[in-house]
Amino acid sequence: MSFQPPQNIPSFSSSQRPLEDSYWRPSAAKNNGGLGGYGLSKSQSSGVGSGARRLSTFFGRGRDLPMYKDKPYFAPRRTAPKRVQRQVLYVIAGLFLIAFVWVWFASREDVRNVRSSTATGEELWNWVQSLDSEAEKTKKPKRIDWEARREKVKDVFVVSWDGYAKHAWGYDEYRPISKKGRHMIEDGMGWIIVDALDTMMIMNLTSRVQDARDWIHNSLRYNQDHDVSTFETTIRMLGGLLSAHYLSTTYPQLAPISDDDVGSPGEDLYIEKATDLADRLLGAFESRSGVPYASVNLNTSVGIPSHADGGASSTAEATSVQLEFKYLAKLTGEAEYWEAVEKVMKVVDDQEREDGLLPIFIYADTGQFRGENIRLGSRGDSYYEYLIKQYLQTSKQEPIYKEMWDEALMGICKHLITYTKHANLTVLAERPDGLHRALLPKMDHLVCFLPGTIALGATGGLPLSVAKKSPDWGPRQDEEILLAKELMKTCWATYLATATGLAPEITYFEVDDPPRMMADVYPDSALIKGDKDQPSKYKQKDLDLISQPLDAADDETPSWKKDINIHAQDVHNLQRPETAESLFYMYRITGDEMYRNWGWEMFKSFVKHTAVVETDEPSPHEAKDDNDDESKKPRSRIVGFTSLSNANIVPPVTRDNMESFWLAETLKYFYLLFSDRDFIPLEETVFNTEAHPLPRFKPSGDLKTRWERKPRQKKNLQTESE
Ligand code: DMJ
Repeated sequence: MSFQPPQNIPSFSSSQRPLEDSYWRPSAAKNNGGLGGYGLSKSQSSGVGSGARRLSTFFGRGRDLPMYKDKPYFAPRRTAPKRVQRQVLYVIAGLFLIAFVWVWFASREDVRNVRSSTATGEELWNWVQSLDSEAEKTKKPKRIDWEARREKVKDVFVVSWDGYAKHAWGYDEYRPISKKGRHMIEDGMGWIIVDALDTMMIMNLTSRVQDARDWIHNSLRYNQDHDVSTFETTIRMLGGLLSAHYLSTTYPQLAPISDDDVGSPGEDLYIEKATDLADRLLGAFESRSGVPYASVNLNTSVGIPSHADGGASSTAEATSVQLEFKYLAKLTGEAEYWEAVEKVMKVVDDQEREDGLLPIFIYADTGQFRGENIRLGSRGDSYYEYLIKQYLQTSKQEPIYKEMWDEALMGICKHLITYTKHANLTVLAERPDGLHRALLPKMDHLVCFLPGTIALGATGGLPLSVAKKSPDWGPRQDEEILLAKELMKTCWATYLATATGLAPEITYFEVDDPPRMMADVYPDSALIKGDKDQPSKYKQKDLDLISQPLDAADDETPSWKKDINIHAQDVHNLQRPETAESLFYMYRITGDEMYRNWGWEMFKSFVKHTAVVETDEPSPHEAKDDNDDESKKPRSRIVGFTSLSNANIVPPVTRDNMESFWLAETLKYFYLLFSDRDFIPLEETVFNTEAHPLPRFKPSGDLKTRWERKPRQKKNLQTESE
C-alpha cells in the first residue's frame, strides 16, 4: 500500500516544539556552566585527560543524575502483583499479550509492505528489464506519477536494507555480493543501522524502524576501546541519532514509537545514545587550539592526530560537526557542546584567509593550516556547506555565518569558477598550490553538493517565487540561482558522460589556456564585485545555454562531451549522494520539473547498473509438463545494490560494497526529490552533511555565537587577471 503524507501533522511553524523545549529545559540549579547535569564541575571536564575522567565519573557507580539534564529516570509504572494472584495474572497477561500482538501486527501498514517486499527484488528486476524495451523507451506518459516513482525508491531501499538485515545484521559494513558483514570496531557501532534509521522513518517503514530501534537499545554500546573518525562518527552516528529524535518527536505519524516502558526502548533512546556518544567525542576537541583531532578513542575520549597528512586534520572534517553539537546543546541545555564546536569556527576565521577560501588541512595542535591546496572537493567541501547551514540552523539570527558564506562564495566565483572550451559548461575548479598558482579543472563528485547549497543560501529554503518577493532579494541572489543552475547542469553532464549514466568519482574538464575565469568574463557580476544592487552582464548570461538539453545533440560526440575527461583511476562510482542532493534542493527551490526528470534518469541508472542480481535455475522436476514454459524459465531477482569499480563500461565492474550513505543519503534525496515539495519542509530544517534533517531554532542564553570576526581590510574586490 502506498504511503500518503499524513494529513494531521501539527503546526510546526516553530520547528522546535515548545513542548520539547520545556521538556528538556535545564533547571536553574543544574544549569551551572552547562555541566551540572552530569554532576561535574568545570575543572573536572577540562584538559586532555578530562574526557576519560568525565566518562568514568559519568558512567561510574557514583552516578546520581540521569544521562542528561532534567530527564528523570522512569520509575516502574506497575506495582508487583501479589504472590497468590501471580499465576492467574500471568495467564491473563499472556492472553492479552498474544491478542495485542496479533491486532498490532495485523494492523500495521508496514507489515503489508514487508510481506509484499519478499517479492520486491523480483518485481524490481522485472521492472529493470522492462526499462530496456522499445515500448518503454518511446512511452511518453501524459502525467508523470511521482508518487509511484517515489515508491520505486522505497522498493530499492527495502531490497538494500533487507539484504543487509538478512546477511549482516548489526555489522558496520556490508558486501552485498558476497553477503558478508564486517565490523569497523570490535562490537560494531551501528554504522549502517543508525545512518539509515531516519530514511526509514521518512519512508514510513515502521517495522524496520522498530528493528533498528531494538538493536540500538539492546546492542549498541560506545564504551569500546577503539579509535574512530571524529567527523564521520559525528555526521553519521550523532547526526543519525539526533535526526531520529527530531523526526520521531516532530512527525510521530511517520515513526511511531513505543512507550517508555521499563526495559523497552522508549522515546528517550536516541537522545540518550546521542548524549553518550557526544560526551565521548568531545575529547577530540581538547587540543591546544580547540580544532578537533582527526580521531578519538571512544572509551577514553582522548583525541588522536591523523596517522597521515603530517598529523593534520581535514579542514572540512574539523568544521563540519557544528550542526550536530549545536542541536544537542539546544536539546540538553549543555553549553559545553556548543562552545567546543563554535571555537573551531573562530580559530579558522581568525586566520583571515584570502577571500574566505581555506586550505584543506589544519593542525589540531596549532590551529594553523597545512599547505595551500584549496578545493571544494574532498577535505574542503562541507566547511562551506556548514557556513550557510549554521546561519539557517539558528533561524538567521547569527549574521556572522552569512557573512562568511557570502565571502567564501565570492572567493569561489573569483578564483575557482571557469568555463569549458567547447560547450561553455561552468566548472568549479581547484587551486592545488594556492589561489595565485595554476588552476586544476577537476571536479570531485563531492563538489556537486554546491549547486543545491548555493540555491539554499539564496532563498533560505523558500521556493524561489516566494523568496523573490522578499525585500532582501536583489541581483546577487538572481546570480546565485543562475550559478547554481549552471553547476547543476555540469554535475548532470558528469552522469551523462559515462556508459552507465553514473558519474565517475572525479571528472576533468577541457578549458582554454589560460582558462576563462568567471572573474574575467563577468567582472561586473554581483557575485564577484560583492555589489549586491548592480545588475550585471552575468545575470543576462545566455540562459538558453543552461536550459539546452545535454543529451539532445545529434552529432556523435556532442560538444559538451569533448569537454569531459575521465581518467582510468577515477571511473569508480560509490553511489554517492551529492548530485541527487543538489537536484532535491534545485527542485524544491525552483519548482522546475527538469530537476526531477534528471533525478529519475539517474535513479534508473543506479537501479539498472548497481543492482546485485541472483538467478535461480529451475530444477527439472519444477516443470509440470513440457508445455509449462513459465516454470522452465530461470527466475531472477535483485538482492542488493553495490558500489562500482568501473562505471564507464557496460556491464559495469562491481565492487562488493554498499556504503551507508547509499541508504542514509542517496536514496533519501531521491525519495524527497519525488515527494511533494512540502514533505519535510525545507524552510524548517537543515540537513546535515550526511542528509540527517535537524530542526531550525532560535539561539538563546549561552547557546549563541559569541565571537566577532577580526575587522577585514577593505580589499579591492575587483580581481586581477591571473
Ligand atoms: C558523506 O558521508 C557526506 O556527505 C560527507 O560530507 C561527504 N561524503 C559522503 C558521501 O559522499
